[in-house]
Amino acid sequence: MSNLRFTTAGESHGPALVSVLEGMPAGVPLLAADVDTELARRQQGYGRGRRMQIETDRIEFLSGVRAGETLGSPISMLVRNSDWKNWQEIMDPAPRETDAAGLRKRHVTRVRPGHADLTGILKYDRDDARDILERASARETTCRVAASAICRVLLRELGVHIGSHLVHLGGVDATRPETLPADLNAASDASPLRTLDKDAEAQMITRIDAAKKEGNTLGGICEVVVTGLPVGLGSHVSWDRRIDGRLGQAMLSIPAVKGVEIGMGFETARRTGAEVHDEIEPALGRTRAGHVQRRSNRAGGTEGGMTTGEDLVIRVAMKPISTLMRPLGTVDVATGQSAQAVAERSDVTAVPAMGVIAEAMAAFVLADAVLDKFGGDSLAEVQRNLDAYLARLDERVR
Ligand code: EPS
Repeated sequence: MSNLRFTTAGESHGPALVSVLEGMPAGVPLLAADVDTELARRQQGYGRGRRMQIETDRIEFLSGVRAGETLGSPISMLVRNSDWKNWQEIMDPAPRETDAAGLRKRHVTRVRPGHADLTGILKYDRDDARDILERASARETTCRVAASAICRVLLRELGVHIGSHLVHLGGVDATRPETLPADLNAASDASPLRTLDKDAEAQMITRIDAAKKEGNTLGGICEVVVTGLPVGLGSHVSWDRRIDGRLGQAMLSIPAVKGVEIGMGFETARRTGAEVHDEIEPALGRTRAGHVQRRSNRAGGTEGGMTTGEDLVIRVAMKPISTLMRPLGTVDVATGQSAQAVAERSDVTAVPAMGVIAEAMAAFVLADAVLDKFGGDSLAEVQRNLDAYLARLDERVR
């Protein structure tokens, strides 16, 4: 809704990935390390394939940052693909003699069920699904995490913090502690699956090892928690300004994500109103929530398409990755005959990484909503606008 936007470019095995973030105010303190730390978090997780050992994602700022601060101009970032050296011939932008003889090396025609392969080649009228899968690859999410890392810094400066943890993997539920650790990511990042439940973690690892042996893949669910949000981000007045709608769109745009819940989510449909809605009581001193508190937070931090000032709680469900080492039946689009799908190198599961990507998408949507309400050309101006709003919330209870 504000003028904050980002775009990404790059193929999974091309020379590099590019991310451009536009609309970030000037004066936000920013180091390459702020971005690289988030990129490293996205690369973690038990169950990933060999590619993550090849890559060590790091950004180079190409514009928009000077002397450790944003300038207000578009911020562009480059992440080189280390694997490019092994794919140069296959991914070369220049025409090649091999083209005349037909398809290039490592072409893909035995399309994977559940992947963009088939729908993509039909829509874009291609013969080789590599033309589709290189961009459909979740490697693209590197760029999202890069752009959103900057949004995260802006939010941190304004007292808003984002974390996540894994709550389900491949049929195993993690027990969610009654109170989450104060530094959620410090706790979840210490686990190879980013879960807070050690017993569940051991069972999940066993499942992943078994799935790997079977040539199968696993999905799961992560929970994103945002603290420190002021009441009133988003709006009830128009469908496209509702914060929950915008978060839903952002989460469903993550590859392989099939479901999003806010707060009690789907379970609210099974309960009565008295069991669902959070009673409100006075709580002098809780400025960001308007000097009230909910006795529970089943709403997950939104009411009427706006943040309430309570913690924002979003659960995101990811299906199992569609590249199976023991492939499923498909059609070979080169022959029109039945075949087994291609088995490209991939991950058994990437749910822990998806949690980091979901944090990133939340950071972008919330930074956008913050700038929509408190927008300014410099961080100091945004801070002044937020402070004035908070002062008014204080004034209302006097
Ligand atoms: C992916 C397949 C694997 C993953 C990749 C996503 O890569 P490759 O085909 O090179 O083995 O590791 O994820 C990333 C590279 C990443 O950075 O997350 C796919 O097909 O989507």
